[in-house]
Amino acid sequence: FMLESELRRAVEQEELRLFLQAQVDARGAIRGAEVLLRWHHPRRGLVPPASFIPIAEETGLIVELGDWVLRRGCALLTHPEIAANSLRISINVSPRQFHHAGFVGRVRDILTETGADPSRLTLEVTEGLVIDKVHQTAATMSELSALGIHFSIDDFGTGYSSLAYLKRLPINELKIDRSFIQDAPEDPSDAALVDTILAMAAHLRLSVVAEGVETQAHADFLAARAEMLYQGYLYGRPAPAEVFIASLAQHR
Ligand code: G
Ligand code: G
Ligand code: MN
Ligand code: NA
Repeated sequence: FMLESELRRAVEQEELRLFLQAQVDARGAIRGAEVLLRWHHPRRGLVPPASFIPIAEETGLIVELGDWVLRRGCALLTHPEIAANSLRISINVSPRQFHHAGFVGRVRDILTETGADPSRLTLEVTEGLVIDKVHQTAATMSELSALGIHFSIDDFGTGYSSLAYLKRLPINELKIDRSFIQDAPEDPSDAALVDTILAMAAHLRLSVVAEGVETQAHADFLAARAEMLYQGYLYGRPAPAEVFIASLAQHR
């Protein structure tokens, strides 16, 4: 239903909003946040990314939109409340945005413009992105990795079966997809999958974020197994960036 022109207007007229969702450690301390985009449409209200990111990818508008998210996300890294707590910021990057010519240069420019510390920035990519165009992916990732940027594999376990890329690319983190976490405390198959991912992460020295942690049972199940970060409704829903930051101040 959404026309490309409407989305273009959204980018130009600043109808897009950054939401943040906490990533916490086993003690409940906030260590970082994931940037989740929302479209505050003048008539339709809050539009979730699933309704417009695919259109942005198809039309190529994702390059401009993605740059906007990166610029705003990097600016958050310099916010006193975020910087004082040394929080990390994770930003989702789409395949077409990542593979677009000049991505590395634009990330560099954005880091310079915002003064953000690249070593507190994580880019979340999907398995699909890394499997596609492996050589180009390796070159782009190595350049960004050399700046200190971390890479995380989002929705890990739901994509392709080849794991060869894990040893070839500078990956720092796996995000266990919430579909595995959901039933893990009761379902032995899901528990086995989570254990397998954790074992692999440990062997490859990758850090882990568990997604979709909704209940204390989820958290207890995970805490008994390995060190990781937790993200999900149990710790907080995605909130407008300014609301998230205000709650940090109250936390202290
Ligand atoms: O926030 P929500 O759970 O509705 O997000 C749905 C999906 O949209 C997630 O898979 C997330 O990765 C994706 N998404 C959210 N924000 C962005 C963004 O800024 N860029 C891209 N490419 N994807 C995003
Ligand atoms: O980028 P990614 O696909 O990981 O985006 C995370 C998505 O998961 C966002 O749409 C966010 O709103 C959603 N989400 C975050 N926490 C939870 C949770 O605890 N349960 C569920 N079902 N979804 C969550
Ligand atoms: Mn994500
Ligand atoms: Na995910």
